[in-house]
Amino acid sequence: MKHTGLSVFLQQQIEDQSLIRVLEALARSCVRISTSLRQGALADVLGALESENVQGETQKKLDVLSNDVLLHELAACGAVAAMASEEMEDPVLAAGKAPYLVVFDPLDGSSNIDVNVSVGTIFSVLLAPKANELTDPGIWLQPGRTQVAAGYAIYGPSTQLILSVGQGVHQFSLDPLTSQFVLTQERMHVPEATAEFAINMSNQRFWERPVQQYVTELLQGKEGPRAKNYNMRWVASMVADVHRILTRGGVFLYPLDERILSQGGKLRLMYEANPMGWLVEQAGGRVSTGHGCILDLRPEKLHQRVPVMLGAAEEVRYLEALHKAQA
Ligand code: AHM
Ligand code: MG
Repeated sequence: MKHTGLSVFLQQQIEDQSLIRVLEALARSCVRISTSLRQGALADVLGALESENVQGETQKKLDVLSNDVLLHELAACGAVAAMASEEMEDPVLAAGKAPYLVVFDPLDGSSNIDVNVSVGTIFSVLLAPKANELTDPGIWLQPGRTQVAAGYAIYGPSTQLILSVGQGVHQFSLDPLTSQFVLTQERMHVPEATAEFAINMSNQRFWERPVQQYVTELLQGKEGPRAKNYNMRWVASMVADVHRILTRGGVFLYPLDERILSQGGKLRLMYEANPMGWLVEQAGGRVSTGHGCILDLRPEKLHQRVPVMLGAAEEVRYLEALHKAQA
């Protein structure tokens, strides 16, 4: 399977040509977004020059640009009935009778762009209803378990696409010379146990009690109840933190805290927690709110937020036990 291009891989794995068109449109979008990001600050410089030549055209911010790229490519592929995004309050209709819906976060972790740290694009592919139901907001509220495909692109030292169509999680790397994604790892795996956790520690005093207890125990290391020393990482870019977990294991938490109680959490269910959780579960890990598997939640609204705990199954189950004990 070495050096298999994405298109060949998709043809080998998927019978439905419409789904292949959706995934190829997503991959094309990620290549275009990657190119814009690589220009980085240079794009601003060039943009400023360009705006003197091209009347009235101003440089678009990268998160708006990424959203526009995805909308354009997905609408053009003809297999997407409607699209929803973190960047848009309401969904946008595309090809009326097409079989799929796509939900995405066009540029996750975008506060990291200015400091040149990894960001990414997260996407989730769902089945579309009949054409005459497309304007019903209820069509989007499908549990994560029903995703047809999900994945993300990470724009780091190299650009990679991580993808699942329900049969394992596979990694593709972008060859900058050919602008093609090439298979570089099949069946990524999240080990059951870990000694590495990721959380924004500055929020510690606001967390709910089970999470406070959990992290206190981890920090006690070998002398504490978990009897091992833990390492900590926090990129503050969900794509980069989840990518590390799919690569070398670990556990990631963005729990509820008392300042965000009313909004239900920080991360979004439909285009952050569900796709990332589905990938982690496919790779042998677990994803939870602390009270149960995120993928079984019945979404209440498109931009719903949830507490997220994902990664090594042993740690996530331990967190669930702490939540149960303190309920
Ligand atoms: P965004 O969608 O506005 O970029 O926010 C989501 C990001 C995640 O990528 C990341 O895990 C988290 O917010 C970081 O939060 P914090 O700044 O509290 O560390
Ligand atoms: Mg986001």
